Amino acid sequence: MKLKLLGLAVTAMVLASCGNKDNAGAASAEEEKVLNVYNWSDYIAPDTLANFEKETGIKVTYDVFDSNEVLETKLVTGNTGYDVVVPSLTFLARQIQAGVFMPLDKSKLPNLANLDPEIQANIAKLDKDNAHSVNYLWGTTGIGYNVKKIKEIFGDDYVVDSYDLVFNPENLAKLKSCGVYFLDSPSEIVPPVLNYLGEDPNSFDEAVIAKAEARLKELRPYITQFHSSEYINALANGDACVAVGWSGDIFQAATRAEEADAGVEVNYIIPKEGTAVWFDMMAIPKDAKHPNNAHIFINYILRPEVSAEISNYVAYASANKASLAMIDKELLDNPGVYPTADAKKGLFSLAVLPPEVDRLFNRIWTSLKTGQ
Ligand code: SPD
Repeated sequence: MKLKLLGLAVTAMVLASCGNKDNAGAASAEEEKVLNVYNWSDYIAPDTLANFEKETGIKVTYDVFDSNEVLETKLVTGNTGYDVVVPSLTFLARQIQAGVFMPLDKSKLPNLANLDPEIQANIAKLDKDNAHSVNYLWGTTGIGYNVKKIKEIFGDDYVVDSYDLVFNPENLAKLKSCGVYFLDSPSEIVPPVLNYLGEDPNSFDEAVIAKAEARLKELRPYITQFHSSEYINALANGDACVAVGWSGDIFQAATRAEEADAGVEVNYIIPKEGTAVWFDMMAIPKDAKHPNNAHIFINYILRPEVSAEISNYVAYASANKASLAMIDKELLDNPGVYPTADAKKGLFSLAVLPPEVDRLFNRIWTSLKTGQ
């Protein structure tokens, strides 16, 4: 009899939680219904936050950044006021070492089961046991370009498939007048340049890194803008004809160009020499004021339909295996978003930079941008 009653109680609990799918409403009594999120710009679907707020009653303040360096400066200073932040994995790894994040309470994240175990295992190399972070989306760094402009300048038969277009000064010189954007971050640009030059993209050797610096100095006169988010609109409205940027951003530029219907066509390629692949990770700062709400939010993002909606909108790849059935076929079949097995062979992850290399990268970048 006792067992039967227990059985009924368990059934009632299961039914109650079914209505609520993954316990999204389980806010803690002591926590105010507020959540502060700091994410990359152009990285969420239009309805995601409103839907989350409606379902949970948790009010989200959502701020954006466009570089790991900016986020890291805030995190190491502490007291960011944020409950969820989204660094890239290699930055997260050293932030974990610095004690910036709290370990996740996985009992509050049942939707972790939706993640691709292979990608999880890879991530665990830098975040042991996936203890502090959950993948948001992933992508590659490559070349965005204006299809017509490149044909006008290099001829109809020119095939854009190589970093030669942007890392060879002779080619870049021809593009200056139509607008050249590079990501504004040494950690994004130095490794692909080294790889293009035939060097280890993750070398910590000063003499090797100097080769990238020398090449960037040759390229510098033809780079019209360093920026890590403006290139989306610049490509879309024809102000830039080429950008070294991130996969999804460039596909968003292609969509915006198409919507504007002003004759601009934008495309993205993963250069044949290989390039960087990266994973952006949700994590909770140790001093977060609303850690329970942060877990509710992360678990919400991990729902297959929520993850797919974001991925479909921003055109970045999802590590949420359960969401793949809901990803637009056009996106799944796009080798710029989900690289082919062959292209995957050329992809490299970025290294976790030791402080002295980090300082060297920053010196190179300042001198490149200021010309001193
Ligand atoms: N607009 C969203 C861009 C997200 C880019 N994350 C980049 C990480 C590169 N290491």
